[in-house]
Amino acid sequence: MNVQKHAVTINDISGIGRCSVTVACPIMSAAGIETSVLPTALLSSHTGGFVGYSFLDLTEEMQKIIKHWKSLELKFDSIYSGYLGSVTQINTVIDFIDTFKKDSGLIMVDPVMGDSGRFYAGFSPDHAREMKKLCRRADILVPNLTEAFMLLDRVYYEGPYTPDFINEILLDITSLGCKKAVITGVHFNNTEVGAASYDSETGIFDLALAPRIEGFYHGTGDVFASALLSGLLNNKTLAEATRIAVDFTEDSIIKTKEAGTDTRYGVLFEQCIPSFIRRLGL
Ligand code: PXL
Repeated sequence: MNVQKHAVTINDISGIGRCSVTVACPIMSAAGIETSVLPTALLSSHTGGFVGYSFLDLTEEMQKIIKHWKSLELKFDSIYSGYLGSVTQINTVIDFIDTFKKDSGLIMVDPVMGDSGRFYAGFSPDHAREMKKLCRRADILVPNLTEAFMLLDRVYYEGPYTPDFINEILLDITSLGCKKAVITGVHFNNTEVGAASYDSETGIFDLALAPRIEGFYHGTGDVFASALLSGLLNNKTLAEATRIAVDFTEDSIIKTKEAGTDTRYGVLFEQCIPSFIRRLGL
């Protein structure tokens, strides 16, 4: 019997702009994973580039949802936390993991805080400080390089980086207490970019690079993380899942560039789902 896995993403609902749940749910569902949502905030759009967006913090509502779910005695095969709209929510996620994780469950934390060396609107060093506590609960942490620098209290620089430097960052990130780390935005020159992974249990470092495409494409961190988790829950190794996620993100960026759409609306990942699920062997 094929037992379907059940994951939950703890993430915001941004009505437009292809990020968070509007990325995680379609990608993970396509990968055969039942994907539930614990919403952290409701926004008219994400905060990256739109003006006049609405923002409703759902910190209190989360407690009511959790109370109901406790009464149902739910347990998840995977918990994926993304955009947490307040520092309080970080502690809510820690308690949530303790209550709702199956013994064999996989916890993935994307410490969403910033990009290109800067915090996203509404985030501050307090968030980074608190986020370190959540990192300890993660099986796998998926920061971009900006977030990795923030978590390690390092001063950001744009790169290119060296392989030794990236390995050092991976080791330092796993020293925060997570078992595995995958860092995005890794580049050693101006022609390629991708992700570097490290599994502290096997000691294996790996790298998945793809040709760099000029421009800033919103929501690619969420596309990458959702694809990575989809791969892991479909029994791919960390290196295989990282390669598949890099290629899926790259394909989505290429489609977006070809279409010439406003990049604030995210990447055209929908068109790349068929090849993505073929890579997963589905
Ligand atoms: O993709 C990260 C993200 C998620 N959710 C919201 C955001 C951002 C990045 O800007 O604003 C609301």
